[in-house]
Amino acid sequence: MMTNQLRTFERSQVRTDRPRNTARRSRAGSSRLARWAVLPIGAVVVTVLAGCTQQELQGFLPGGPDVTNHTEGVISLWVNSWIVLLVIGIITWALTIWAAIAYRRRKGQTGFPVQLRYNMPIEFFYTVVPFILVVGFFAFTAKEQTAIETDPGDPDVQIEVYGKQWAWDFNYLSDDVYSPGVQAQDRLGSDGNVDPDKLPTLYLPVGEKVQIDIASRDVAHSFWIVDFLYKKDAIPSHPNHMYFTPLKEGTYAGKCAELCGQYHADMLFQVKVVSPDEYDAYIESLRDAGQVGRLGPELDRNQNLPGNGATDED
Ligand SMILES: [Cu+2]
Repeated sequence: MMTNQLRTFERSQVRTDRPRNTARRSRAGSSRLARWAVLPIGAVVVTVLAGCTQQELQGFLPGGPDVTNHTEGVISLWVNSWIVLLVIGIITWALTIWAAIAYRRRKGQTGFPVQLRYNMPIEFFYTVVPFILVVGFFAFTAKEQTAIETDPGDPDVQIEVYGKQWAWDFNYLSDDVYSPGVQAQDRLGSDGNVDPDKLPTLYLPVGEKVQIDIASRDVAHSFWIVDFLYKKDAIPSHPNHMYFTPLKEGTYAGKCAELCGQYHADMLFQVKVVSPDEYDAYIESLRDAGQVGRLGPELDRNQNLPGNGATDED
């Protein structure tokens, strides 16, 4: 009881301690400060943005906007999300620091400062703004995801990818040829490092509509072509799909993105996006090597798994 009375007294002290015109003076001071701050801050922002590399402009994501028909959308979702979040962050940090400085304890003040409660405009503001943000992020993510996941139908090339401990098999279903993969540990160059040219390599024709069917022979893996900015799980008896059009020729690194066992790190592969002519030549080289047909579910480890399509004869 006594303490409460004391607090009430102290609060009234705090209120009376502060002359009214101090607040007005400090408000005038801060608007003058803001006017002076606009110029240097603007100059810094312009200079920094003008000096941006492509890597920085795409928020340090690997690859680039022209790697597949989906990468531009993914990059713009990523970068714009960061811009929105940084603006919100700067406003929040500025308000936090301002409140800490403007309402700091001043000489001669004791007890609690005036407590602010039930301020409807402020409570409404910090309920509605996060709600708009969450709905906005959800909507843009759903839109981008739908664009990536929708089956455009009629693929020019259909390829089946099998993850296995610890490599990848590629079945070029449209051309009825295959390429079996061996884990990176067994593919070292003379210097003892992994020789990328000896890794399992997936060939893709540039500018053509690709469908990839992703499957697993044993445990859950994840098929990830880093620069394509997309990955998808390879789950036993649950085929997944990827649809895209590679737009830029080049060699891209791929890896397993799901911890799948002791040699998970050896599940490296390469993707070579080549001209349609080079692609056809590669397919012919597989045919010439006698790699005709498909390395199908008959090689799966668990032949009793429901839905793996294996029959008694397998
Ligand atoms: Cu794996």
